[in-house]
Amino acid sequence: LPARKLLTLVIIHHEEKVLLGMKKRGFGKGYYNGFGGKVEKGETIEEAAARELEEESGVTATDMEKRGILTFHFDNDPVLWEVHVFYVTKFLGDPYETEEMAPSWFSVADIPYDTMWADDPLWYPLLLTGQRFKGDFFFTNTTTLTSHSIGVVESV
Ligand code: 6U4
Ligand code: NA
Ligand code: NA
Repeated sequence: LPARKLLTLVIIHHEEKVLLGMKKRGFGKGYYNGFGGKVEKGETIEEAAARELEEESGVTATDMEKRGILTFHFDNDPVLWEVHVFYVTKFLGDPYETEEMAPSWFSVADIPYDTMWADDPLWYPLLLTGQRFKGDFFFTNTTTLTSHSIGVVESV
């Protein structure tokens, strides 16, 4: 089996708005993204998702629900990226800017897909309408999406 890197991604959906962060450094710099990062040794995927959300936005989720698994295949990296997507509607604290992310709220109709990963418009609509999903996305040159498959599933 190919090696996989486990990552988390948390999307907060509150009062008809979605919280996204402009990534200021590292992978995906210059894109709006949910909050997340690598799962570390000794923590569960859920623990990593909660920790990364707090580190990158300052808020604590109180109703995190796993809703999707996205697998990314890069032509320039033999390691698959398995991103576990979590949906949050309740949280404590106010988002603030961190070294990694500058947060903003967007109406669902104004999600800035032009400044996001190319796969995002393919699955955010599923996430925001209560569905569970699994997808595979194939990228060349890190950012060009060349093919994909995505399906709604019963459980993730
Ligand atoms: P450092 O900078 O070492 O703290 P870390 O925060 O652990 O890194 P990072 O930010 O590089 O990890 O993780 C990448 C983030 O980008 C994860 O939240 C998953 C997310 N991500 C990766 N590919 C994505 C994609 N195609 N669409 C998307 N989010 C993606 O919406
Ligand atoms: Na991160
Ligand atoms: Na991080």
